Amino acid sequence: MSQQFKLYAALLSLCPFMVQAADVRIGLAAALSGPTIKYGGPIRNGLMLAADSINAQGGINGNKLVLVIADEQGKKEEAVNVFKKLIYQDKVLMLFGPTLSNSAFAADPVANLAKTVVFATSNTADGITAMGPYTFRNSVTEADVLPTTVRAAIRQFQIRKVAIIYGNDDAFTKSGYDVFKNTLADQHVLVTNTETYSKGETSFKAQLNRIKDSAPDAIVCSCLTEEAANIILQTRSLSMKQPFIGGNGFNSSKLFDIAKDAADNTLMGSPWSVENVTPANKQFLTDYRARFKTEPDQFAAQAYDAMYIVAEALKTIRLSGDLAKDRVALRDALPQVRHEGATGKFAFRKAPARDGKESGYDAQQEAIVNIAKGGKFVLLK
Ligand code: 1QQ
Repeated sequence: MSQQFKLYAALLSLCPFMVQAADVRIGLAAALSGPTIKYGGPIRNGLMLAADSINAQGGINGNKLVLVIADEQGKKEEAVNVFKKLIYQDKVLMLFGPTLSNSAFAADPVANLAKTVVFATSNTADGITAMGPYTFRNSVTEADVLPTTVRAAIRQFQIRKVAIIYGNDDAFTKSGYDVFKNTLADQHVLVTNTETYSKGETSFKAQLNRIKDSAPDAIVCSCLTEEAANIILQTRSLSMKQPFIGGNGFNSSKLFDIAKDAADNTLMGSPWSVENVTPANKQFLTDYRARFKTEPDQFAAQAYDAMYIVAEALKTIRLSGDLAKDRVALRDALPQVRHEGATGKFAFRKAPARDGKESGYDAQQEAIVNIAKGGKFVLLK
């Protein structure tokens, strides 16, 4: 043993409570391969960008944030595997993800069982936070966004009757359909026809011909982006000119990669718009473009804000090094966070208990409505 080491060991034994800088390990389970990467990629970018700028400003009370990233491929079985790996093997303090609500319904119980915070930045289906008190999200639910979107659509296009198309084998598209149905009834919009499709379908002509015959003023689409884009394109090839009304699935540039300006006049609600002029959003846009040489979307913005929300909670607690205790301490600190980020003002809202089981926390945020013009979304004025 060297003299120097002996001295160091002696010093350590003298100061057993000496606090040492340690990494704060945060997991991310995202779809980073397969078609769902169009959502998972921006989510990863947003989290990395925020973590790096937080670290550049001193980290969490001197400790560095380290993201442990795992690919769940947009599949629920993989999400379960990846959650177990992050929680039990990588021993992360908490985790973000998964990308789709469909996967969250399978994976979130794993995190709740392990008393580990699972923070969704993109899950908008009803019932996500009912899975347990460790489930949090800053993604604004379809139930909170769609009434605003439909109201704006009625005003913008004088809509009296709509047709609906939705995916019947995905938790998010099904949940979005339920919310649309109730919202349309509440707002006295007639439904002329309801059509469904299942994952992997690429031709929607049969459904769209029936929709055409029912002559709606607009088409409501509870769909993920690729199907939405193909449905829009095929509608136009049937000489149908109706505007579209979409949910969270539309919040991707992939929509325009495929549908281009055939998607013009589509309405979509979100807390984020590229036109938000808040200082936090300007900073986000500048940094994101500089680093990734591409335009961010809502998913990147929400992930970016989510990392700041967690950082603010972490700054209020003293991490003990006892993982189980620290995981609970983070859960207890998160609900108090108020943040003003790229998506505007944010707070958590306790989700109502279901079936006598304690719930987690939803996002309390205002939705704003965007309209597609010339192959991109702009604020609906
Ligand atoms: C969900 C969604 C998708 C559009 C996320 C990418 O909102 O699955 O809840």
